[in-house]
Amino acid sequence: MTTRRSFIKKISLSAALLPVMKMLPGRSFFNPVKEYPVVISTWNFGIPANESAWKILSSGGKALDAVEEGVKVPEGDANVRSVGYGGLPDRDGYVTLDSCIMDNNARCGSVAFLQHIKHPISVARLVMEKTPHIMLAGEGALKFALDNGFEKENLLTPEAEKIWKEWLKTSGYIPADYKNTHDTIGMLAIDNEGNLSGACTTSGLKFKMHGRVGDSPIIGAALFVDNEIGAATATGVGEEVIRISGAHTIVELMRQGYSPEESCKAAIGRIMKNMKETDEDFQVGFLALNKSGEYGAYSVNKKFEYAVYNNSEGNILKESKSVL
Ligand code: SD4
Repeated sequence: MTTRRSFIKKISLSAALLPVMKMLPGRSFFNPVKEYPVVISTWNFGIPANESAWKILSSGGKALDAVEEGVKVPEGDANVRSVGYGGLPDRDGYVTLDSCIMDNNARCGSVAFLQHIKHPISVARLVMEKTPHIMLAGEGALKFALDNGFEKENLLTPEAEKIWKEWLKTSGYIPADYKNTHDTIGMLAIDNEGNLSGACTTSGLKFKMHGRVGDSPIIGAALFVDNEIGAATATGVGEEVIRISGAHTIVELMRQGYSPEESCKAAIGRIMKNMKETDEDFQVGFLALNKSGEYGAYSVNKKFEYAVYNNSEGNILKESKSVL
C-alpha cells in the first residue's frame, strides 16, 4: 500500500532523474501520433459538459468556444451543487463564483467573488476579450457583467438554501470541510487545428468564509495553457493548489518531457509534501492534456473521476490514479 511517506520518496527520486531523462538521445517529448480533437473535464458532470464541447470540436470549431460552452452546462444546472446556479453558498448564505478561461495565444480572463450571474465563464471570456485586464472581482466584476448585458439572477436555489440552513445548525460557523470539497469543473480541449484552450468554473468550497477566493479564477493555479506544450486544470482544495501554482507547474513538467499523468503525479507529490501527516482527509485532482492530445490525471485521494471525449474512446468516465 502506498503511504504518504513512500509516495513522496518515490516522487523525489523521479524528479531527481529528470535532468538525465532530458539528455537521453532521441527521447521524444510527445507522441508523434496526434489525436485531435480531444476534450477532458473533471467529475461526472464532465460527460454532459464534454458532449456540448464536442459538438463544437467535431464540427471544426475552436477549442476556446468548446470549453466555454462545455462548462456552461454544469454552471446552468440547478442540480449541480458546486458550480454556478444551484451551487452551495458561503457560510453567510451568498453564492459567490470564481471562473477563468485561457486560449492558445496566452490570452486569459477571470472573475472572482462574482455574485448573481449564472454564467461567470462568459464574463471571464469577456474580460479577456474586451478589457486590458485579466481579472475582475466582486462588485466591479458584477458591474462589468451588467454593463455588458448579463442579467442579475438569484443563484441560491431553495434546495441549496435548505442544505446551508441545515449546516448552520451544527457547524459552529466553521468554514473548513476538507472531506467533501470537490466538484469544480475544469475543462481542457485541443481542436482540429491542434490549438489548446481551457476553462475552470466553480462556486468554490461550500460554506467558505464570505470573500474567500479559491484557485479556480487564478491563472497558473487552477488553469494554465501553453499552446506549444499542453494545458492543465485542477479541482479540490484550492488553497493547496495555489500554494504550488498547480496548473503552471504541470505544464512546465510536460515541457521537460514528463507525460501528462507523470506531471500531474509530480504536482500532487508537491502538495503532499506541504501537508502534515495527519492532513490526509482532503482531495485535490489534476488533469493535463498535451499538444499530441495525450491526457492524464492524478489525485490525492481515490474517487477523482474525469470525463474524456475523443474519436477513439467516445465520451467516457475514468477514475484517476491516486496517492492514497
Ligand atoms: C475551490 N477548487 O474553490 C475549488 C473547489 C473545488 O472541486 O474544486 N472543488 O477551492
